[in-house]
Amino acid sequence: MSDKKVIFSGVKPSGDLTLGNYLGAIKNWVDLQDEYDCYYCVVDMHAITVHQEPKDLRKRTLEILAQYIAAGIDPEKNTMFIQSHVSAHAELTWVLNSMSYMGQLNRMTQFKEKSKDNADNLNAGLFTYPVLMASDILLYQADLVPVGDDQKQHLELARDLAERFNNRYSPTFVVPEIYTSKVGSRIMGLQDPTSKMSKSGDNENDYILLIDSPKATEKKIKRAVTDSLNKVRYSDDQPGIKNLITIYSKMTGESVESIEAKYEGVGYGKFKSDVAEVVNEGLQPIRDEFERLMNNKDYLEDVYMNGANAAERVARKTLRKVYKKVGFIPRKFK
Ligand code: AQP
Repeated sequence: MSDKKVIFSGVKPSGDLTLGNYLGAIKNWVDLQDEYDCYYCVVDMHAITVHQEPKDLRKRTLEILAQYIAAGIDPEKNTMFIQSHVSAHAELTWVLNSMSYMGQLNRMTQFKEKSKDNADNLNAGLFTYPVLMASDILLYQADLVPVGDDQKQHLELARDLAERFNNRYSPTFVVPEIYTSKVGSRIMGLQDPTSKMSKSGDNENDYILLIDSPKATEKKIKRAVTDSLNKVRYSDDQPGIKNLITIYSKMTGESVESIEAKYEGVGYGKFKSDVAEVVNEGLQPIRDEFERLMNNKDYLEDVYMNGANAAERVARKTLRKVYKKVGFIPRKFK
């Protein structure tokens, strides 16, 4: 057993990874992998709360795993796996569902938003999605969960459920903390900078995909909605420019103040083409490595197979404790 603190995080394969997923979550994961014992998962069970073509879901699940690795997450250092391969996630969800209050789930912003977009498929999975997310985290006794700002409310629920279980039975779960970065924890849409950039959005000009070509990336950034003030300033009155500054800052590590100073008196045209350049510079090695990995499916299979074996051992241990505490008779093996 290592003394390192534990991290759990994941992305659902409901679309290809966006720059929002990368800057809000995955880039942080890369920075954390040496210091923590990390579980990085492709959460395919979350994806089916919205209708998915089975063939596309399979393809995207593998692609996202490859993109994690291409982005710099090392399978030798981290446990990388596919959620549906470890059945304890579904099993703990049932127990936690039975301790989750409808009122609290009803208040989840993401559920309200997704309900609007999926009125014809308003399913129970969409409603209890945050409980599955709590199970993902609690199974591994995660201390820290590096996610974007949009997941704060779901993490609060995970904390509440951990505390509720610990109080009702006895200390069982670590109560996890959220980890978000100061800048870039919410990347906004390029066409609508008042809403977050989402991989399942309808307008492809609103998001940049990690696997977009350099040309497409440049085009999307050049078309990004700005304003008529013509000042490169990090201000809530200029949400489009603020978002582009955030992207520039996260891609380069340069501070917001230094970017504002550098572009004082410079027009939006030049600023946008520089943003496109830093994004392309940062993403190109990921795109190249992704291509290479997708031609090496055997390697990807090894990664997710070993990952599931390692994850399963930890998850089962937690689940056994939970089952015992709620009063289930342990199964006997002869
Ligand atoms: N725009 C964003 N800015 C910063 N972080 C973001 N994340 C998502 N969008 C942004 C973070 O990415 C991680 C994975 O998210 P997810 O796939 O589990 O679910 P999501 O938050 O619902 O992501 P999307 O892209 O918006 O997916 P769809 O469109 O399918 O709902 C999380 O850490 C999230 O915070």
